[in-house]
Amino acid sequence: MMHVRSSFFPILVAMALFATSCGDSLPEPEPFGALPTPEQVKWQRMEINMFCHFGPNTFSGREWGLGTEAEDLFDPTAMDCRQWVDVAAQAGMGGIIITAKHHDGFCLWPSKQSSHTVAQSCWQQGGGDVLRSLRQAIDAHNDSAPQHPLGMGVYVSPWDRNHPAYGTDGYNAVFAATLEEVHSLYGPMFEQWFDGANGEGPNGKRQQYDWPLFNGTASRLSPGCVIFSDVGPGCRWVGNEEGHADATNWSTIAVGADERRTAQAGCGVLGGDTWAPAEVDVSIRAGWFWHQEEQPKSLDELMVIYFNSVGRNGLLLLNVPPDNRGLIPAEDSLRLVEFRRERDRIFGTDLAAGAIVSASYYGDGRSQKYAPQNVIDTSYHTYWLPDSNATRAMLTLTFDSPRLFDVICLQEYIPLGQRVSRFRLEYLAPGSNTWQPLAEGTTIGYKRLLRLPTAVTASQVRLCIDAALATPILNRLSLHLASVPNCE
Ligand code: FUL
Repeated sequence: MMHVRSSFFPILVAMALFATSCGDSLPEPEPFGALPTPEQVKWQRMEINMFCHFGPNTFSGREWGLGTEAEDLFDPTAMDCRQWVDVAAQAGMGGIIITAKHHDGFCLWPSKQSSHTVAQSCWQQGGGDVLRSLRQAIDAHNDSAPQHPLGMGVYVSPWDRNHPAYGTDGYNAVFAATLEEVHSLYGPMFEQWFDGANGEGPNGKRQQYDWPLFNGTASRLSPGCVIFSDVGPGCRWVGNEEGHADATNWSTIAVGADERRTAQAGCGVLGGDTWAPAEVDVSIRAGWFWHQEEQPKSLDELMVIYFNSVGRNGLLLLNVPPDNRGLIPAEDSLRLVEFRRERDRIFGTDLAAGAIVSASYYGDGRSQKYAPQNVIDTSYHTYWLPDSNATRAMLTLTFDSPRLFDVICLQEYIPLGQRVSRFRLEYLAPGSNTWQPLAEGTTIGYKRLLRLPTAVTASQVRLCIDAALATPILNRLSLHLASVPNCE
């Protein structure tokens, strides 16, 4: 045990207090550009959510119902939303978004705004309510597992092939009242999903949607709720339904720009004025609704989707459709468990742990607050801040023993904005002093995963940020091994 001579002790205490107070008084970095709300940061950190397409199409085999289906068609024999919730929780998802009303207009709750709802069906003698059952199942889960709560979100299609008012001046108010019911009876919702499809209603006319009214209604009743549409305002469509974002993916878009629907979808806009990150919606099966003959995607396909969505600064909204019993089929739930296990296998071990991390940093010598070591801790809110306003920076990891890896994870601290626009990764093989390229990229954002074609063994790894819109701020760099070693 080390003994400190008593006369030195007050001096050491004073020095420690001085260092701490200097550290505390270091100014926080200035945020840059368009910023996420706290709810958008929370949403992005959910990473994977479950989409549930459920309704008359589950029973008819269609993808787009006509709106003329008899209400009795909707008749799940064993619906149990607790099972959906268990599947989502075990799969490591952050929330569930249910199609409360798809384009056919059928409402999964007894809406007063429509005569085409569960109340007019024979299901549970007209007394059933899917939204109520889901809300209760989510609340019960959240009471028993408060450390891993699930959010509830809702898809309500503005396009309505059944409602007699669709295509008339009165419909926008009907739709706003519909949203009002959903949010006030079953909210708060973490996300409101507005489908971009806008076809003809029963009178053969299209509707001019009143987006400010719709968005305002959802936000008023579920404050902070992230609103999805082709162009936000809370998050944007990624532009495809195959499960990938672009490798360059800004979380900002330019509202008001021409052609914004298509041009900005996959990649966003560098320096855009609105924070509207990409949501990657894709189905675990070929269709959005359950169809007897379809099978879930393979584990490999799901992993590619994961790397190309969450790993490209997107949120993955994975559709898992309940079947005509009202249950998620066993094949799908088993596949989701495999998917979770595989992610845990890869990302459960950080091979950068224990590294010595060196770089210039703000407060060097006075405080550890912004030290580079912060990129290898698991706290979300600690980060490395380089020691100047430069938009180039370099950080080096040195290991006590060589590390074998083939996946690199980078994260920017997005509460302060998205900054990095070009970076490279390099490594030193044990015994070598020639840096070799590992990977390179453009944007990082909330999360960027890079998968190497083959695993490498390194004694050092360095990240070179070659261009950024403002001083780069990173909160994570981790290394992982995805490939299974060949045991010959
Ligand atoms: C599309 C819809 O037309 C599909 O039916 C599905 O709901 C998908 C998520 O969005 O625009």
